[in-house]
Amino acid sequence: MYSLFLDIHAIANNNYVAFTFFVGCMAMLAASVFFFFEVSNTDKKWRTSVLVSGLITFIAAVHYYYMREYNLATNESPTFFRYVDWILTVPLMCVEFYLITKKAGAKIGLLWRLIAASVFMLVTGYIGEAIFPAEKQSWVWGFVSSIGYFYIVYLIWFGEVAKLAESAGPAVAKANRALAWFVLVGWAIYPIGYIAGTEGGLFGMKIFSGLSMDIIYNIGDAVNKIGFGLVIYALSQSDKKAE
Ligand SMILES: *C/C=C(C)/C=C/C=C(C)/C=C/C1=C(C)CCCC1(C)C
Repeated sequence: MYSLFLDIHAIANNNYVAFTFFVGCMAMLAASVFFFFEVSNTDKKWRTSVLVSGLITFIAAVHYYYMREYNLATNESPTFFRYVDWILTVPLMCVEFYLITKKAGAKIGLLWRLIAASVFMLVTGYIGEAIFPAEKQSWVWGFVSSIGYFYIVYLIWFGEVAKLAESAGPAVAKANRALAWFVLVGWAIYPIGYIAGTEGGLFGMKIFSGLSMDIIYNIGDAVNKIGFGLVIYALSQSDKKAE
């Protein structure tokens, strides 16, 4: 009851940031229900992948619930909850790449490299955002973080993941190309939020500084977590028809 009152209060006060946490939470919940129910409607070989899609959106829904409350109570960015969410969900997205290429011979070492790169990207990003957000420091950490990001982009576009996906048949190749676009374009939304939200901006330039970091991150999460899951779902359904 108390939190419902907070939502109404926030919306009445044109608090768009809190509103996007609310909508984000509902969208993630709806997507989770959809993915979980569709598991039973999926061929055995794709069940784990669709289940992981549901776990990604469900973990996000729970974090959005807490981020919403934190933001309503303090009017600040829930940086800690945000990064706890990402450190769980981004490695699960790496698991999706491993699962779709496993039948073509993906080794567990590839999964660990993807996970290590994503954890490196997120830990250094957190340091820049929460520990050293001052001018001249945040861009250094953002730059270091981007190394992890570009390594993931490389593996998925040109490296082992791309090669395995091509040899796994047309359905997997097509899905990997769609997911690769999410990683290249959808994930690039996050550095924009980071630049908007950190004091130093980009190399001291205050670009994007009128924008809200949380709204940008929330848009990124909705696009990437739900979109990513839908690509996996489409793969599971198209492969079923082919058999
Ligand atoms: C569901 C959450 C996802 C897909 C989160 C992805 C986050 C990133 C790709 C973050 C990347 C960052 C950089 C590349 C540099 C600046 C710091 C970060 C952590 C915002």
